[in-house]
Amino acid sequence: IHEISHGPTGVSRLRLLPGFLSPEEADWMFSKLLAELPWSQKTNYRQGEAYGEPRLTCWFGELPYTYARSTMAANAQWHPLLSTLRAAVEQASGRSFNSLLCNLYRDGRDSIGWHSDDEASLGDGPTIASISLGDTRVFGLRKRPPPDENGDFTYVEQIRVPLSHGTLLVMDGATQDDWQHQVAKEYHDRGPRINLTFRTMFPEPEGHRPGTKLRFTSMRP
Ligand SMILES: O=C(O)CCC(=O)C(=O)O
Repeated sequence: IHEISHGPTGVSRLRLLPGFLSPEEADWMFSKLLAELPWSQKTNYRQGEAYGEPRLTCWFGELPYTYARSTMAANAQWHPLLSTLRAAVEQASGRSFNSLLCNLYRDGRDSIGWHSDDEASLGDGPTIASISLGDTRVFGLRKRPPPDENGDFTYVEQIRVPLSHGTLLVMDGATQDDWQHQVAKEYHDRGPRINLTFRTMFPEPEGHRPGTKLRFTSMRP
């Protein structure tokens, strides 16, 4: 358990469990999910311009999920293996989750840019638990600069966590308020990697446009 900062919003905490799944379990789960999940490339919008995400995704949950001006439809048909994994993650983390965003990084050129999981639909101080399968990729975190830095991240604290096959990472407390995270492109060969991010979604607040951030932040690229 790593407390990566205290304030301004509260304690930001990472819980890292390498070997949460044994290599054998992780191997067959990776192959099964790669073959059986309905992977597709989502189209997002930035300043009215459409762009395809540099990764494939799929969504499970009774509510739709909107981010970057585009919506993943509700999908209550959980793959049986994902239901089993959800129960295991709930037991390990002591939290419950009603939704799952799955990411597939096909190779080292696939990525996710700096963002926080802080849409209003995720509630205040959300806990996000993620399982990594496949090739190791570096999970980067950077602290939000204080307001007088005017959004300049040049001198902020950064943390790099390699997430290997079978690792569970739980982010909670103020992590989504005070930090951003990314999985950057790599310039040497990487095999495919699946990341399963369990979260809890709430209905969009009355009168909110779906996908609204809790505050103004950069959008998930
Ligand atoms: O692939 C990862 O480890 C991170 C995924 C992520 O940041 C997200 O789905 O919000």
